[in-house]
Amino acid sequence: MKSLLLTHFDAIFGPKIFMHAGITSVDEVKHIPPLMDLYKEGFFYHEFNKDKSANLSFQIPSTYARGNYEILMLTYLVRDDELNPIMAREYLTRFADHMMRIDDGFKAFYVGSGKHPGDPRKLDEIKELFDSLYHSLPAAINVYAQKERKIFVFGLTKAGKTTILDAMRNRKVKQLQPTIFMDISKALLPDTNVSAMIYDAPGQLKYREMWAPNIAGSDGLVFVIDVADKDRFGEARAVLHDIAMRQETRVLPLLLLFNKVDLKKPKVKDLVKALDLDKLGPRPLKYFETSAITGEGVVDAFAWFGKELSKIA
Ligand SMILES: Nc1nc2c(ncn2[C@@H]2O[C@H](COP(=O)(O)OP(=O)(O)OP(=O)(O)O)[C@@H](O)[C@H]2O)c(=O)[nH]1
Ligand SMILES: [Mg+2]
Repeated sequence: MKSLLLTHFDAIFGPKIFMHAGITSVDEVKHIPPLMDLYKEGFFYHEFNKDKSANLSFQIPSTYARGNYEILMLTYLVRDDELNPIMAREYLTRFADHMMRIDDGFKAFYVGSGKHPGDPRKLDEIKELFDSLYHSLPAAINVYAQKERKIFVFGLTKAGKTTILDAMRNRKVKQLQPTIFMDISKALLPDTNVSAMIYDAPGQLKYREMWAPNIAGSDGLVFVIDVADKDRFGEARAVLHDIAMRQETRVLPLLLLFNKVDLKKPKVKDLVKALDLDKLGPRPLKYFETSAITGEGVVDAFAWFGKELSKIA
């Protein structure tokens, strides 16, 4: 199955499929509209059972809607097939750009609503755009050679590991509880063809015995540190060197995330020294200043990491 869906956020009913191609009934894809509540605006990739979807959440101006915009989500969904997310993103973005340029396009969403006067011509215009997108999707969009990698994410408790992984996926950030088990999930690293099995380690001391058995077979390491928490730099350094300099880890690519820069602008030189980064090589190693809350630096960091991981045979 290959389908294209346009979901509209309805003020009363919530996210609802507004237009579709390639399916016979919206029941087949009822797990898609709720993604709108789970992810932030922008592009995201989601896998569920045999479904792979590339999604773009975006807004168009509207004088009818609260906040003066309509929230939409365009989804390309395949079942039992491959999906090239990088290519899908290009096509979805092109559609959104066109849609934003339709004057009063929002009136399409109110045809027959009884709430506001809709405009059937706008509906036709969007339908035409939608159908032409569906028919112009090239066969290559279903060809994709993913590289499977395993990455181990560690650091002290409350550094922001779990939050930053959500930010990387473009998920809405919720207030999280500390991780208490090894949290294993799959995600696509942004702008790469690396599909990563991510091991998000619990940072609390009492759970660290869970780490070692889960490091085996890792292709790369991610270390997260809270830059505002100077008192724990020493402990962070010890943990970093213990994990990253083992026999089986010492040459693995290492991504360092100097996190929570929204709270405190770090003195990077001091951090590099406090963590003894020059004693962690030679290996692919890079640090990024990030904020899991604002998203600053997150995509760049994981895109670099993904490129390093895709170089490994
Ligand atoms: N201001 C700010 N807060 C952050 C940032 N990243 C995470 N937080 C907050 O820090 C707290 C801890 O974040 P988590 O992601 O749970 O930390 P963790 O490293 O997974 O912690 P453990 O699971 O115990 O190892 C949460 O309240 C987050 O909202 C950030 O970049 N900026
Ligand atoms: Mg956590």
